[in-house]
Amino acid sequence: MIIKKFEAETETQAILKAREELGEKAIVMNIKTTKPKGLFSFLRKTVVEVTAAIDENGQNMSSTATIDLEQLKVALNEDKAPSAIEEKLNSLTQLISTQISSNQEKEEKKKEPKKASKEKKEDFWDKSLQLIYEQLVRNEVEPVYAKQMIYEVTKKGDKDIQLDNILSAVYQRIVLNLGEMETIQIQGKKPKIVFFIGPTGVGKTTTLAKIASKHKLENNAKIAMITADTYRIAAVEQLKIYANILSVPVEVIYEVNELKDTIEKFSQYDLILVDTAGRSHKNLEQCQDVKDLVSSVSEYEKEVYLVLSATTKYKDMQKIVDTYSDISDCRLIFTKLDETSAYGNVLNMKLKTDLSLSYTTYGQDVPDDISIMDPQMIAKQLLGGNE
Ligand SMILES: Nc1nc2c(ncn2[C@@H]2O[C@H](COP(=O)(O)OP(=O)(O)OP(=O)(O)O)[C@@H](O)[C@H]2O)c(=O)[nH]1
Ligand SMILES: [Mg+2]
Repeated sequence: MIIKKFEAETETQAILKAREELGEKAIVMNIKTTKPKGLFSFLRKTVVEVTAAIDENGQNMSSTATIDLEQLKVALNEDKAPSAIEEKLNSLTQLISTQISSNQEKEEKKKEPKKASKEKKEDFWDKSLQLIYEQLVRNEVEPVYAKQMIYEVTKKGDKDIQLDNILSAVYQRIVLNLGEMETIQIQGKKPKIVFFIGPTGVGKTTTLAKIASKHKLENNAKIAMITADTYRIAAVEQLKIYANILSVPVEVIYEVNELKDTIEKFSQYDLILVDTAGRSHKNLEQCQDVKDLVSSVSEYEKEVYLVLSATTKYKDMQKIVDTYSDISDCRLIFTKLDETSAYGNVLNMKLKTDLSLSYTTYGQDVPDDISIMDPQMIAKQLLGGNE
């Protein structure tokens, strides 16, 4: 992994510099703005420092990973102020340092100085890694992935490395592993058909409404909705209410073969958002109906979002993604981040499936409680806090 810092007067300029030097696949790890302080500060310019990285082997990075300036700016602007999570990350550094040094002080008193210093380094190294590992596992990163990441960042075996550097190397590894987000873009051939599929009650309909609202209000996109959920009582009503609020048309389909004609009606639209009935992954027949619906659309550009609740157990989540694994190019949305304090499953699922991540939702409010997933926020939470 190559990691470099780039300085410029603005964020965009710094990202462009990174892109020029490291290429299209570079990923932004952090953005820091330093405002001049002290006397005559008004004469000095603000400096923006962008840390960008690229994996030399291209491993664990989505093949389409690029720096999308607009997308990055949206994701990063939300995280400018030092957050509670950042403070926790600092406190983790302090916690590790204090725990290690207090143990060492006791033991060193018993040893010769030279031997003690060598052991001090090794002890520090092992204990730091152990604590970072435990922190990741506490936040529900699967032990195998936590070990793998720690192994990757430490395989050079440089035991002179400082704690800050070990933490930041793991942080960078998490951000790289989460990859570049892939979200709905209103470009190219019209209409684009977007399916929302997944287990019952995870927030498919609510997420569809949030996305519809954002695209309508922010991009003035022409949107239509279709629901194939005639299974649950009031499901159609639920979507109709959102459609009415947004003044967008909605159609109900009862059979797979009705989808094509319904799409035809909306051929002049930018986005056609298709809501599907929630299905238990254990009911293979019902899941097959959803897959048939998705595969019945072939002559239009389509995107499929598998909606997962961050509160679902990892074991069940694995089975859910396995059930839908024959849908190619599916993307993952994680909902209900507000209902959990451990985001490990986001990383676990990315590492297990290598599917692109896209949005996260964190509340019931339409349209506010949704954003493009922020890998830096996830990485900080995994290392910094579990509240
Ligand atoms: N806390 C929280 N609740 C959410 C979130 N997203 C959706 N919900 C709530 O979850 C419940 C189910 O949401 P729906 O959008 O109906 O879920 P669905 O996947 O369409 O459900 P089915 O169509 O029945 O499978 C509702 O009460 C939503 O308000 C979220 O990000 N956080
Ligand atoms: Mg629904």
